[in-house]
Amino acid sequence: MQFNVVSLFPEMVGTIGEFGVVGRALQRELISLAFENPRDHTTDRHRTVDDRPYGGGPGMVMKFQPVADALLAAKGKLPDGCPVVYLSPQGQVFDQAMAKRFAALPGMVFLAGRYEGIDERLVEAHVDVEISLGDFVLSGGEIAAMAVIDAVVRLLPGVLGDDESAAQDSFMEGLLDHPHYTRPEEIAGQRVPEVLISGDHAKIARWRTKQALGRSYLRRPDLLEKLDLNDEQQTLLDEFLKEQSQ
Ligand code: 4GN
Repeated sequence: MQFNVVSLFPEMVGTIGEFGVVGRALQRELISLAFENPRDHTTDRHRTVDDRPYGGGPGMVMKFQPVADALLAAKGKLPDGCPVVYLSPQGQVFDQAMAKRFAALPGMVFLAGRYEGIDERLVEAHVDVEISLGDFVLSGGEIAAMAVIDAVVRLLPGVLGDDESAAQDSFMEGLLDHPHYTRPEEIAGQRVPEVLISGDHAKIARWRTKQALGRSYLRRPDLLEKLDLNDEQQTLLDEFLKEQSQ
């Protein structure tokens, strides 16, 4: 899958390719990561990418022309039909289902804004989807783009090894993850739940599902409301709540 990021700070976004899962995917050429800097598409002596907002007020706005030209250059290097994604708090909230849909595409262009935002006519003319990571404000879209790229890359076939399979992750089944433990068995009197050292794999799987359901119920009831629990899951959740109240 090919990613192209339009950003005034391409080196910042490039760091995702230096580490961990995304770094390995890049080395193995399962993905490519390229950049287009609007500043390289300016025509004036000062290489100006921003200007004062119509209507007044504080801050600056990214100018249409250098960003549009950078976007067109980025799109031109990808197969036809790759969407342009703009990261902003005004967007649709990003989730795992969206990550799965993106992972089926041949490529994506991310537009990382700075200052107070980009000229809205650019959004209307060139942006296919505006997405948000949640209700908070960053000083630029780069970190949001990096987060989305990471979430998508780890879903691509062959990126994760068998032992780190994404299928078992939190959210892959619409639930929060279960707790995890490693050695030693006891830390300051806190023991690893006995079931996890029992060697009974069916029992362990049942315990993990129960924890995932219970934590989702307690911490993110909105997630559970979206699911239609089967009888087995409802029984596990009832057991969790009964154990919880003991
Ligand atoms: C995305 C971008 C927050 C998000 C952003 C988010 C940069 N902040 N919640 N900041 O996903 C002005 C220019 C705001 C683009 C935008």
